[in-house]
Amino acid sequence: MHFDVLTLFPEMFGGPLKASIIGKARANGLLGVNVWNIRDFAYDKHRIVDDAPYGGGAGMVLKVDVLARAIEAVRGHSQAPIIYLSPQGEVFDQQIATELTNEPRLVLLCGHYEEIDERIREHWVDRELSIGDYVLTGGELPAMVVIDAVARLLPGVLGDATSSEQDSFQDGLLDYPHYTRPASYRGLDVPEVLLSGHHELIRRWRLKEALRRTWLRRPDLLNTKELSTEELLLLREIEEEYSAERR
Ligand code: 9WO
Repeated sequence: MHFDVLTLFPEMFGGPLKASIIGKARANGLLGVNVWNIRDFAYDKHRIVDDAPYGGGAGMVLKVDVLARAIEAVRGHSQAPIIYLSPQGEVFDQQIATELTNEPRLVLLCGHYEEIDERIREHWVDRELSIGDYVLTGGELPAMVVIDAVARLLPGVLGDATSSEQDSFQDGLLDYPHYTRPASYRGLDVPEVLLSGHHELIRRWRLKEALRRTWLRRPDLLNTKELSTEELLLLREIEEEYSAERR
């Protein structure tokens, strides 16, 4: 899969996309990321990319002609979808990340401090994504978040041991608790069942604890998820534990 990123601050993309798993995926040719400077698509000798807003007011606006030229140059004949990162977008989640893995190419458009001319939104942007309800200085960090979340789902990017199919988020639940040695530290003990070697009991315990966390921290996730009979039973056990506590 290939990402083209359009930004006024290409240097922001240096570290995060070179390190660790994403860096390895790029080195192995599983993932391509090209970062383009919007300023290189300016027309004039001063390389102007923005202008004052019609109607007045604070801030500057990225110019429609410069952005259109940049988008068309970068996209070429590929018809790759253009994604604009902004707080006004649809909220990015694991389902959208999975959906995006079906695209061989994506163009990520980043504004920085300034908004883009609305005509770019209307005629070039295919999808507007927000990574959450807060305002940043630009779309660069959100673009890296999208690349990271999508790239780790691509075949071969994660090793077998850390396969994304094992993510509990993949099935709409928060993760279960994890432990490693020692089994007892200053009187803090690892749950007995995890030391038992009983795979079926361990699977069931993990599912229950994932459900518990989700129920306690993110009950909203349980409203949209299809629950199996086993999951419904475990949830009833959990609810019973807490109502027993209150009695
Ligand atoms: C700057 C500004 C200056 C004067 C008057 C109004 C103004 N609004 C903005 C502004 O919101 N700038 C944004 C910065 C323009 C688009 C790129 N920027 C951005 C993207 N901030 N936060 C995001 C973002 C993207 C995705 N998910 C969360 C946040």
